[in-house]
Amino acid sequence: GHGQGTVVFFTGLSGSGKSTVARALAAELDDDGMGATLLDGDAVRHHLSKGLGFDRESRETNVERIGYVASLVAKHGGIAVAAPIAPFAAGRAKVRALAEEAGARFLLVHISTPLEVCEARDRKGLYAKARAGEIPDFTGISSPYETPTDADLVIDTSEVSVEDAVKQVRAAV
Ligand code: GGZ
Repeated sequence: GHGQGTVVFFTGLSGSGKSTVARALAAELDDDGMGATLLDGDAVRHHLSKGLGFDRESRETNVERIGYVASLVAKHGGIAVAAPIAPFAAGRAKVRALAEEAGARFLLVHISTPLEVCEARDRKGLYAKARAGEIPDFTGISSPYETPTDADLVIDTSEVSVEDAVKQVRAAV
């Protein structure tokens, strides 16, 4: 395609629901023939960022790689959907710059589900492990999450359903 592409970039804590919303959004866009490319967090860590850890530098590298690939997709008119934690403002700004250099639109979606809710959900048991000191540098516990001040959308999944969250993002895409 040669229209303007879009990078839809989700950010938020582990367990905030960002992957769920991102996956549902990508599936809907696909169904509507818009062909979204999902940069799934697990797949990225397994392929593109294999071997990287969770120290600040590794996270910045991970996020920049995601931004680079997303920008390539968007450069040719595609829609890229990515959902890493991306806890640092500098990394998110870098992705925004990459998208803009590619002539793409950049949409930052902060999934703002509070830490208390993410930790209470603890779907993978990671927060318990982090509290017990078994996972170092865990976002929200022993590693910072810098709350975005430049989000296009802020959605708290403890108050908004996945369906409504997808609707809100779609209205902005
Ligand atoms: C945060 C961690 C950590 C640490 C492993 N801190 O809930 P999940 O499991 O499936 O999502 C988390 C995922 C975060 O990887 P990202 O690539 O999105 O992070 S970043 O953008 O900061 O590079 C969690 C798991 O990896 N995980 N250790 N220490 N999350």
